Amino acid sequence: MSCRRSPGGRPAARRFTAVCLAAVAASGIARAHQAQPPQPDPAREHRLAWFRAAKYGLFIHWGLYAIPAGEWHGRRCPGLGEWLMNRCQVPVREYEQLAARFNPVKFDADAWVQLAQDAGMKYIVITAKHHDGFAMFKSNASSYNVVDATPFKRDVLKELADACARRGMRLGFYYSQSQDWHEPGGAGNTWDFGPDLGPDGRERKDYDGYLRSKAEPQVRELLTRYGPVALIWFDTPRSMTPERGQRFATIVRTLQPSTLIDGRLGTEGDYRSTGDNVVPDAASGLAWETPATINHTWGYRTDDTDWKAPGTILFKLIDIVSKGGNYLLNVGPMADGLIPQASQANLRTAGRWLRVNGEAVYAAGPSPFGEEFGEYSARGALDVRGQKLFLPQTEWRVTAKPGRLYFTFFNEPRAPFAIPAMRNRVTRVYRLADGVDVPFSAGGDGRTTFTLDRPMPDPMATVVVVAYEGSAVRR
Ligand code: JFZ
Repeated sequence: MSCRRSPGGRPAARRFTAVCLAAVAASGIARAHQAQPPQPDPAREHRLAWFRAAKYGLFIHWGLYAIPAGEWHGRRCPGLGEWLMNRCQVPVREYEQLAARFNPVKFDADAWVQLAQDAGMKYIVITAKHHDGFAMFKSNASSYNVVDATPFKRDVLKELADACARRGMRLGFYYSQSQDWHEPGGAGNTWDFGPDLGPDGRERKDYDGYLRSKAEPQVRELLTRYGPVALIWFDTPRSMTPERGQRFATIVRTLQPSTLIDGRLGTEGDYRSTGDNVVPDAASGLAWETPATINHTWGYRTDDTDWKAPGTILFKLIDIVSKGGNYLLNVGPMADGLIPQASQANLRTAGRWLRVNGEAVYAAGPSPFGEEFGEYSARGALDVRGQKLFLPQTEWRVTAKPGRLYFTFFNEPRAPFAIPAMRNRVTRVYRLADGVDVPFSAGGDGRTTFTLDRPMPDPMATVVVVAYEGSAVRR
C-alpha cells in the first residue's frame, strides 16, 4: 500500500492518516475537505436534522475494481483498490473488458441492508459511479453501466434502493462528478488522454462536454429513478469551478430539495467532509462526517485483511460523536457480491454493543468539556504536516443529551474518577447497560467523583450516565 501505517495503538491512526494525506496531496485531491464552511441557513438545518441524529452510516465502494482486487496481470498494484486503473495505468480499452466478467451472482441487496441494520447504522452510501467511470445503475447517458455492459444485467442501485425502502434505511449515492477515467473529457485519465491541464495551466480536455453529456444527466437519473435520495456524495472536485459546482447543486436542489450535498462538490455543501480517516482534534457545531475505511482500502483488495476491531470501531464512532460528527464506515464487497466475512463480523459485534448502549450515540450531542480529547505536545513536537503535534487521550469520551452526560470508558478509569468541573448539581449516576446505580460523591471543587467496578462490566466499552439538574452543562 502507498500509505504506511505507523506501529502502535489507536493514536497511530492519526499518523497513518497524515501520511496518507501527504500521499494523496500529490494527486491534487487533498484539498477537497477545505471547501467553504456552509452559511447558516434554516432550510439547510431542516435538511440536516436526520443526518445529525443518525451519527453512523455504511459506505460501500463496489465496482469493476472488485474483480482485479489489487492485482493486474499477476502484478500487485499498490494503493487503493478502486484506484487500480490509475495506479497501474490500465488503458480504457483493456479496463472496460472487466465489465464482461462482472457477474456477482451472490449479490443480495436485502442482506447488505440487514448488515447495516445489524451494525446499528442509519444510512448507506454506495458508489453509483467511481473515478473509473463505470455506472452501477442503468443509465441512458452511457452504456458503460452494470445493466447494459455486463452479463449480470441487474440494476444494483435499484435493488438496493428497493431493499432500503422495504427496511426503512436511508440511501445516498457516491458520484465522482469530476474524475472519469473512461471519458476523454473527464478529469484524471492522463495515460490514455494526456494531462487535464496544459503547460499554461489551461484546461485541454472537453471537460464541460463530459459534464453536460454524462455527469449531469447521470446525477439527474440518480435523483429521479431511485426514490428519495438521502444524499449525494460528490468527490475530488478537480476543475470544479463555482459555476460548474453550482450546476450540480441546482440539479440536486431542483429534483430533490431534501437531498444533502456532502463537502466535496467544490461548492455549496450541506456539511463538511473531513479528509479520509481524519478525526478532528476538537468539537464543532457544524455538521460534519468522517469517511473511513475498515481496513486500508475502500474498494476490495485481496491483500488487505487488517480489519479494525469492534472496540476500535466503537472508539472512533464515539470519539466522532463526542466532537459533533458522523462516522461513515466503508466496506468493500467482493466480485461475487459478498461483503468480506471478517468485516461483517466486526461490524455486527459493534452493532450488538450499540443495541444496548445506543442511547449514548444516536441523536447525542458533543462533549461540553473537551479536555478529554488530549493535548498538544508540551515539548513543541510537530506532526508530519508540520503542525503542532496533538497527543490524543483515548481512555474516555462524553456525549450529551439535555440533562444527561454519557461517559463511555474504553479503559478502566482511575478510581475514583472525577468528572470535569461543572456547576449543575448531579442527581444520579448509573450504568447505561443495566441501569445499576453507581455511588457518587460531590467534591468540594465542583467535581463529582464515582468509582466504576473493576474489571469494567463491559471490557470493550462501559457507559456511565450522569444525570444533572438543568438541561445544559454550566461550567
Ligand atoms: C477519494 C477517492 O479518490 C477514493 O477513491 C475514495 O472514494 C475516497 C472516499 O475519496 O479520496 C480522497 C478524497 C479526498 C481526500 C482524501 C482522499 N481528502 O480530502 O483528504
